[in-house]
Amino acid sequence: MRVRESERTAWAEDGFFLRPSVFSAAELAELRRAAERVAAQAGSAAADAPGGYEVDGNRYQPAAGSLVQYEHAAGSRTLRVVEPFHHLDPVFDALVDDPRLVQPMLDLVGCERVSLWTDKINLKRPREGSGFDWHQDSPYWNHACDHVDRLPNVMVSLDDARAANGCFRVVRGSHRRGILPGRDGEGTLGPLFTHPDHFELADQVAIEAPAGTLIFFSPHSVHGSEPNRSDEPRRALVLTFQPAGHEMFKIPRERLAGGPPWAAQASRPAALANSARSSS
Ligand SMILES: O=C(O)CCC(=O)C(=O)O
Repeated sequence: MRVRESERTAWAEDGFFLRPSVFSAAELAELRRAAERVAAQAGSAAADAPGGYEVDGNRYQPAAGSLVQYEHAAGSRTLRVVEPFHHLDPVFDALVDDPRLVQPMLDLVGCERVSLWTDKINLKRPREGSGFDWHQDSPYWNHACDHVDRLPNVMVSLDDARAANGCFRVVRGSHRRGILPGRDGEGTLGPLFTHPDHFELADQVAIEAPAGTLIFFSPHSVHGSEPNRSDEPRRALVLTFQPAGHEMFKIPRERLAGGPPWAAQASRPAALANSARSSS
C-alpha cells in the first residue's frame, strides 16, 4: 500500500496519482449509506441552527460541529459540502484509520505517523450540484498552519465519475510553483481562486474513474470541477493528512490516523515530502 516508484514520479511531476477501484462494491454501499446519514444529520442540524451567514451570495451554516455549505441556487436547501464530517458517523471515523489511505499518506507527508488535517464530503447532487472554480487548497490553509506543503489530499469517489456528472479535474504540474496569485477584486473569496494567468487550462486532466477510486493530490495542485448536469450523483470524500502532533483545521484537537502506534509502519523515507517542499 506504500507509494510505488511510478506514483512517486507522478507525485513529483504531475502533483497527483490515482489508485482505481480500491473499495469493493460492498464497502462502497456502506460508504454511500453513511454519506446519506451524514447529509441527513447535518441537514437537519443546520435547519435549526443559529449563526448562518452568506459569503459572495453563497450560504454557510455551522451545525453539528461542521460547516455546512448550501447549493448556490437562490433559496436552495440542498447540501453542497459538509466539512468536517468524519465525526458524524462511525463508518467515516473508521475511514480515517483505513490503511489504504493512511499508508500512502505516510509517504506523501514524509512521517512515521500522520494525523487528520481536515475532511469534507462533496455531495454534488444530480442536476443541482454546482461546480468548483479552479483553486489550490494551500492559500486557504496557509493562514492556519505553518506546514502547508505537507497537507496531501485523497479523494474517495463514492460514485462513478464522468464529465457529465462533474468529475474531479486537476491541472497537471500546477503544484510545482507553490501558492499562486488569486483572483483579487472578485469578492471575498476571489483571492482563494487561482488567477487564470498562472496556470495552463490546457493541462487539465478530467479524472473519469469508477467509484472506489482514490485520487491523491497535492495541496498546491490547481483543481476544480464542473456542475453535475446528469441524473446521477457524484459524491466524493476528500481527506487531508498532516504530520502527527497537530490539531485539525476546524476542530481544536489532534486526530491521529492509522490506529495505535504498533499499527504504523516505521522507517519512512522523507523523500516525497522533501521533493514537495523543494518544488514549492
Ligand atoms: O469535488 C470536487 O469536484 C472538487 C473538490 C474541491 O475542489 C475541494 O474540495 O477543494
